Amino acid sequence: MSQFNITTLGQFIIERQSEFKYAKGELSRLLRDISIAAKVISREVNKAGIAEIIGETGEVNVQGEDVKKLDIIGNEMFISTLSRGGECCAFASEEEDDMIALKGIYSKNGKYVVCIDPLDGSSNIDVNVSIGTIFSIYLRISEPGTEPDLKDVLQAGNKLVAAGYVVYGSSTMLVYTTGKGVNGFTLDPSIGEFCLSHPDIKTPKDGSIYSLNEGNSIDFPSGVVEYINWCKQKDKETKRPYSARYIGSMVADLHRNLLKGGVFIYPPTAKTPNGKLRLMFECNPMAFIVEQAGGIATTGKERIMDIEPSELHQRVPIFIGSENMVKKALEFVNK
Ligand code: AHM
Ligand code: MG
Repeated sequence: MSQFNITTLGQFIIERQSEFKYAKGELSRLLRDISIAAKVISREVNKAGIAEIIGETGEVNVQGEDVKKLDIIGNEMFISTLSRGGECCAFASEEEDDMIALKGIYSKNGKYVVCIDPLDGSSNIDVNVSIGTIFSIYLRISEPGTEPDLKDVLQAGNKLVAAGYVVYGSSTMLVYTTGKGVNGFTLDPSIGEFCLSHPDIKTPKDGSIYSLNEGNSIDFPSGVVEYINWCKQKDKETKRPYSARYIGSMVADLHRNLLKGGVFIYPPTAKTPNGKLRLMFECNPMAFIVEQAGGIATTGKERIMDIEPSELHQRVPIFIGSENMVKKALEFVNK
């Protein structure tokens, strides 16, 4: 990318605004607000080691897990940015029990609701391994001007207007879709802008990476164990054995697989019969991005994006990634 030929995220969003049927600029402003929050979180993540803000606060989140300070910073950052912006009436977060009706001066009139996992993969913060933010945007169902309620948030993934993630890795990248393909932007810290670096991302149909927490395999369904064994067998034609790659940050694992081709699995286990990952905060937005890039995302029984959510913190099993790899895994699982 020549330094004189860059497209910033802000420019790109404005150029694409006319493609979007509800567009009056609010979605563009909302995406811009999210990218600003992401830049601040990126800065905080980068200085985590020196600022003594890594580590647990001693509180537990609604999922019963330890909460890290950076999770809280990320969560608060989004609440304040979205409250000030005025395009968003309600906010739901992996870090909050319930939906929050935003209290900014214009929030009640906002057309959109936003779901966020502010810092996914937070167990990796302390050890300087990639983590991410996941966001999703729905059009509210209730009338603008009224008090938003839970049904505004509890919508199926097939109603998503936009979704994206930010990966805080060796560089910070923001990848998003509004249902017209997937584009990726890399943060240039010297100018403080996300610059288009990965236009129109298409995920390979085939791949040779499988990503899952194999340490739990004693508790996996037998079909998943058989699939893993198949991945490890030697076969020239299908280029097996495949590589096992698992960071333990869904954003980073899926980002790598999206670009290189692969399958990511969080199956039901004996301990977690619905898997671990949350439909509203992790699975739906990632499914939207992966499908838009040409991949697929399913629970093993149904398309992730067609699930009608029943509760905010609902968990679902997930098989997501390159089309042919997911289909192969499902052959074993549904035998
Ligand atoms: P978090 O949102 O509390 O960080 O948990 C979600 C993370 C995902 O990023 C990752 O894929 C998964 O948990 C890893 O779980 P496990 O350690 O069970 O393999
Ligand atoms: Mg998470």
